[in-house]
Amino acid sequence: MDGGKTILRALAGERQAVPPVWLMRQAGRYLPEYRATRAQAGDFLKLCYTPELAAEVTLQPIRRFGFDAAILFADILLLPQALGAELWFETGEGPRLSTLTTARDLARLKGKDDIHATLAPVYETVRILARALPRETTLIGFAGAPWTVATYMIAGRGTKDQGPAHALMRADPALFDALMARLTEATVEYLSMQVQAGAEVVKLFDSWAGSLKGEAFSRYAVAPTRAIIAELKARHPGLPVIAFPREAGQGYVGFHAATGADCVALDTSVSAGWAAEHVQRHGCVQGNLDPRLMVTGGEALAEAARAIVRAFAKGPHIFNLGHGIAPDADPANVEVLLRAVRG
Ligand code: 1CP
Repeated sequence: MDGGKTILRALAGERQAVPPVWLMRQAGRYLPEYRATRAQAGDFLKLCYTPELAAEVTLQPIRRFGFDAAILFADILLLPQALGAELWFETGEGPRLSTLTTARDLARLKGKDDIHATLAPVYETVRILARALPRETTLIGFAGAPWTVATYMIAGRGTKDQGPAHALMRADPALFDALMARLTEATVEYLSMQVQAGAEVVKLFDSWAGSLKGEAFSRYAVAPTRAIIAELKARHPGLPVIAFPREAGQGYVGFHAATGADCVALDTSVSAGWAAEHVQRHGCVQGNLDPRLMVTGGEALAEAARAIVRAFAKGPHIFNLGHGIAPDADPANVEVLLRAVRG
């Protein structure tokens, strides 16, 4: 294959001598221009829901670094908000939501077709980006996977061990399953609208997949991901999908085939050598540089990046971190990284 966007070529299974590269959380607080736009917006949710500003922060890392992909600036918690949950951000602490623990709470949620009024600004951001991005840059839309979103809705906040969600799963499996079903169908509608607005790829973030073990992993990480991907691909033939079942460990093996994902994103807990053998055999992989290296930099960063490029050189690969770039990362280290990856 010749020409075409590098990310789309990797997602189609093509091996490239220089892998395309983007970074999770590439728009964020480590960039002074992001902090300025966020200050202009006033608060984080205002930034997400103001299309001109959300598009601006999405474009900032593309202008500065020329990444191969731009990821829509939004948050996985906008969907629960559109379903009727209250959402706010405590400065310095993170997200807070109204909790969902009873059948009455579930019954109060809006239907899957009633989310678009709240989310319309997100679709407008996608439309602006589809027009504004350089022609070689791929636009990625995203949503949280149902399990990860459910952990925030049930607990009302981020939790270390997802204890409240696991507790509800055991105490009231029917309610838990009903919530997962509602999130699965709403996620399809949300992502489908992003694609109609111009997203070329979508990514499902299952940040807390690692706390699902055995049968629960199949039931609550694999099955909803498979259902979402099947329906999206039925509606949008050829749509490439990236899945990120973070900390899945052995669960990464066979995840492409089990879910229909075109690319599986890898966290830092697996070695690139192991993943090349056991995961990349089944399709494109993305990852898995330790984000801490973006803080410390130097030759250790360059060598670790080259080692990942070498490990994944025999198959389709998108270079990325194993998790988001941290606020204390040095933008100059992104230049170090890009030189190491692109040569
Ligand atoms: O400016 C700020 O202070 C807010 C920090 C921030 C940012 C930059 C939050 C709050 N969300 C985001 C944007 C965001 N979130 C993007 C934008 C695109 C990009 O990558 O550049 C994306 C893809 C997300 C996805 C997201 N939000 C995830 C999945 C990925 C991951 O990091 O595991 C999760 C779990 C969230 C919830 C969330 N939103 C924000 C925070 C701090 C958190 C984590 C809360 C926690 O559990 O501690």
